[in-house]
Amino acid sequence: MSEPKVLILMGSPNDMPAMEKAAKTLDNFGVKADLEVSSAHRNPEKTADLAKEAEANGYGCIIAGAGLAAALPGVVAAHTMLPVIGVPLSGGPLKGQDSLLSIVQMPKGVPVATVGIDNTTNAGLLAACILALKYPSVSEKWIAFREEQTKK
Ligand code: RP5
Repeated sequence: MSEPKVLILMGSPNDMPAMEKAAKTLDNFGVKADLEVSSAHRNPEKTADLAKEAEANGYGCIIAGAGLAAALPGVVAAHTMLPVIGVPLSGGPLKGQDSLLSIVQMPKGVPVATVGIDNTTNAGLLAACILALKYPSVSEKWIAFREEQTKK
């Protein structure tokens, strides 16, 4: 079986510190994460190519984080059959409210699973949960993580 891995995309190099937290979360579940900067607005062709090739490149899920008028998760979802998790990032004058609405208000037909503003940890957890459906090694760790939380 292939190795469990997730593609993490972001709109700007300035998003990297936030998005690295999703990669760190995935690492706890034995899931490899590759991080790429590609803006839906500034690099539309690169973004489309990354999304189109992701499944063939062995990724089981894509996490896409962006701030301001955050088109990235929706554009990525339009170019792939993989599940896409969108992370609205704060940082702009509206503190992520703009990116939250841009990401969560996808029109019917091309869904993006949206987590809370800056909640890169939940994005990593949701990606691990999705990969747990296919990879028994991830499933084991996911179940252990959930059981551990119940004890707290
Ligand atoms: C979005 O615009 C990026 O995701 C980033 O969060 C925001 C601002 O980009 P920079 O001007 O910091 O590169 O596309």
